Amino acid sequence: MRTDFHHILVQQEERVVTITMNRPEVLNAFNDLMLEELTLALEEAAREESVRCVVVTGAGRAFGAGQDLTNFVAPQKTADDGETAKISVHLEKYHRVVQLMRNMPKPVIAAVRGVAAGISCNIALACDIRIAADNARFIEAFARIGLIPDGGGGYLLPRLIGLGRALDMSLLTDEVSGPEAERIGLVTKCVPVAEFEGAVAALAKRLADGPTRSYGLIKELLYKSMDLSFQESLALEGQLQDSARATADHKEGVNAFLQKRPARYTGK
Ligand code: LHQ
Repeated sequence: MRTDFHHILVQQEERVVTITMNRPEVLNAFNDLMLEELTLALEEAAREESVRCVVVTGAGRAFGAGQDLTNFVAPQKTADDGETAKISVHLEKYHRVVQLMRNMPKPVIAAVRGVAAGISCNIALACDIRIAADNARFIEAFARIGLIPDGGGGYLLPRLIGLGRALDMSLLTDEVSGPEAERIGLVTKCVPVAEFEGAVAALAKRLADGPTRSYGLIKELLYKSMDLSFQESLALEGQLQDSARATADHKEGVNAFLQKRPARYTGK
């Protein structure tokens, strides 16, 4: 994996790659370069066969504070024709990020310590599994500045925590703590901050040692089924199970069971 970035850190340890958003002086708020670098790292992690689990996290005391607002004070004029640039054009870059995470053929973990606000919060929502430290603060901050949840938040948030709570978080923009996030299903696990790094590493290792092809197919089945009828989901399930059945890891899993030993998955 490439590691020479300005605003992200990329570290690979065995089969786990950790991508750390790294602008701690602004709580890892996104500028264009950090957004571009995150995109490049996710693209490479998707391609790289030695990577079998991706962790996305933030440096310092935050996960991320959303879009860097220093250049978003007023609607921007494009350099060439003076037209007001549409925010939707800029948003396409974030859409690429959330789609990369969902389509990643391996698990993606959001490891959230401290604040996750605005688009940073919604990037965490697009990960497969969210683990929080007990000092986490989730804020759908958009309405605080007169905007609406973006980066897929309008789709993902109600599906994760239900429409009522999603409206509450989005309209009132109150902080949701790590323990509360666990209680309402916004994260699957909340741990004391002192145990956070160990818990993230253990979770990532467990997933990285698993049947990666099967994990990719599970993601495809669950994510696509959100938009399918039951009948359509059953049809998709058949196709995907045929693919899973053809993997070396399926064979290994069955053999390991019959031989009463732990499975050694290769991700193939
Ligand atoms: C920041 C930021 C920040 C710059 C903290 N920018 N400096 C919008 C537009 C376009 C396309 C994509 O989508 C979006 C969606 C969005 O993401 S909208 C939401 C944008 N984010 C926010 O509205 C959050 C703004 N930040 C805050 O409300 C607070 O900083 C939070 C609640 C995140 C954290 O509060 P504290 O823990 O009290 O920290 P702090 O406010 O003291 O921040 C520390 C520093 O970070 C501070 O700089 P300073 O020089 O005073 O130490 C902040 O100015 C800076 N910072 N967020 N988004």
